[in-house]
Amino acid sequence: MAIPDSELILNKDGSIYHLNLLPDHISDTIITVGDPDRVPSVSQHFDSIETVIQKREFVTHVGYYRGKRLTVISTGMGTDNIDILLNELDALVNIDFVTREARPLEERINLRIIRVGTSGALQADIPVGSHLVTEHAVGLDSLMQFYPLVETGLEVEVAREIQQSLQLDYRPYCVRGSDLLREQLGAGMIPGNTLTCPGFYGPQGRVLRLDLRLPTLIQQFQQFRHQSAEGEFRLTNFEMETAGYYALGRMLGHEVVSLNAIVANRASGEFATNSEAVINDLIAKTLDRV
Ligand code: R1P
Ligand code: URA
Repeated sequence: MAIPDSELILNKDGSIYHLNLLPDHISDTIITVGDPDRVPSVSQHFDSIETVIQKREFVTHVGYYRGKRLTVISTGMGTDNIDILLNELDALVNIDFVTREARPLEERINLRIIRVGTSGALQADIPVGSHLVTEHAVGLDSLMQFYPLVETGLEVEVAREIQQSLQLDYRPYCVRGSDLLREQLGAGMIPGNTLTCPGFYGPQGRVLRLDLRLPTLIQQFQQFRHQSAEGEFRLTNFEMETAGYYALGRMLGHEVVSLNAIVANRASGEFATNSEAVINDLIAKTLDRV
């Protein structure tokens, strides 16, 4: 059945509503960054750039890196933007824009999506300046209140226990990312479980002028442990997008991995004096491995 104009919104030139891209504009492997200014930090390494497109915070460069076609897109901050990013990227490859129908299962394209972002460590043993690859992501945001995400037994248990320890009125969600991409891209990085927060201050336990509803929030995050046959689960770092990527990636059938440049440590109170170098090193490492 054709998807109505109000649901699959195309611009006058046929491009998708927010990303402003046509199906030919993207490659199978997509690197994403939060900050629009970080897009040229990736594409400066390309042999050549064939496309530069911007709408709002979504800046896209498509080019070739060592002969491989790559796309880099900025997303802005938060899982609400990741909802737009993943749905529109999927539409670009898996919906026919002429008939407005989803492609049959046997024609579906699986994208490889690699988030390269900054993050704050929760635990003292994860130093500022390190690189961390996310195994499980826990979403404290509300995005999965609206989708039928299927979680494994372990994921549900972890999410329920986090709900209890934070005294939340809703259950967070928990999703393990692509094992394949984690192995390919995360070699030598610290494996971790990332907490995706719906904000940078209160939801990450930062106090400037506003007190927190739960004053021990940071300690609850730091001390959380879940024991299972797979070993001990602890939360390692904070950011604002990964759980949205992992959940939508699972539901849409795309391989997704989140690579984190650790720029702050909440146990020691440090912020990296060389945060640009930490993220640029992660960009170079990622490009080397794609
Ligand atoms: C907050 O400063 C931003 O930094 C992190 C968080 O997820 C949030 O988007 O990621 P990026 O560096 O990719 O934007
Ligand atoms: N990004 C976040 O969301 N939190 C941090 O502490 C650092 C980067």
